[in-house]
Amino acid sequence: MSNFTTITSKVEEGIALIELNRPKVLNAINRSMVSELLSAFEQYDRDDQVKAIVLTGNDRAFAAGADIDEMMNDDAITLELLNQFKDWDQLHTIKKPVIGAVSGFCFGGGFELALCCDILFASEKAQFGFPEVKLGVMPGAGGTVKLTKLMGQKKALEWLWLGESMTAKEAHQYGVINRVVAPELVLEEAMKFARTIASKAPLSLRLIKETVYKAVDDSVLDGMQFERKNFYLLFSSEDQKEGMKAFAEKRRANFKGK
Ligand code: DAK
Repeated sequence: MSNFTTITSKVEEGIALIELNRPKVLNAINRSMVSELLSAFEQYDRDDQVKAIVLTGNDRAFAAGADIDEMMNDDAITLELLNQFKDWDQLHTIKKPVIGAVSGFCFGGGFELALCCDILFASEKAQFGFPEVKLGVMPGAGGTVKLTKLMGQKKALEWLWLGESMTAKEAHQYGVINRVVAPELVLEEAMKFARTIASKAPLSLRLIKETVYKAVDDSVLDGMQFERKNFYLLFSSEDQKEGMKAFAEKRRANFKGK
């Protein structure tokens, strides 16, 4: 893959691993990092050999937020003209499963990046939070909206107003992350999960992801109608025939993603 400077990436046995790589500043997310991340995600999303993508940082930090040094002198018009949110928004268009493995600090934009992952594994020692209120700003890449949808408005206001960090256990209790694991196992468990779903039918994974995210905003009836369309769609795939035939023949299905 391209010569990235703020991330590293590789593919192993159908799983793409992207690691944030600005350790000296606790993986603070600058503009280059967002654009490199998007480029890596989009390439892997197009690559048929890749079945799932894992995103991680290092032991000390997943990411301690957007790069404060880079944005401290920005004004509203500069930000509008830079239109950085376009790249952040594009991160939500990735169709393959994205699994996050979080250790250490996961703050501000780092937390927002983690929340772009479909499934989140965190170390017992991970810390999550939106400290923007202490900097005179607020989350801008979906943090307020996603936290509210995940934990409810009262709890979200409490965390966002206080700007304090929550432990992985608290984040798990509030439904913000999927699993809390021992620090040395975070990446391994995330990779294991990625490998497990990589054996499932790719089109099913893709349409389930699309339907679940649509359900977050839909009424139950609208969501069910959307679900039904995707359900029908899968019956025109080769993988549906293969999956059901394999079941009848008592063998493992060989999915092609078609
Ligand atoms: N930005 C830049 N540098 C950072 C940083 C950050 N967010 N976080 C840490 N660093 C740097 C520190 O400055 C320090 O650099 P040196 O002094 O060594 O040169 C190095 O990383 C190590 O940090 P510390 O010495 O502070 O380490 P400690 O263990 O003592 O403390 C800490 C760790 C995470 C508690 C502390 O570093 C900290 O409070 N960091 C800032 C956390 C924070 O406030 N995060 C939220 C930032 S606001 C946007 C999209 C999203 C956003 C904005 C715009 N657009 C699309 C426009 C998001 C905004 C944010 O995330």
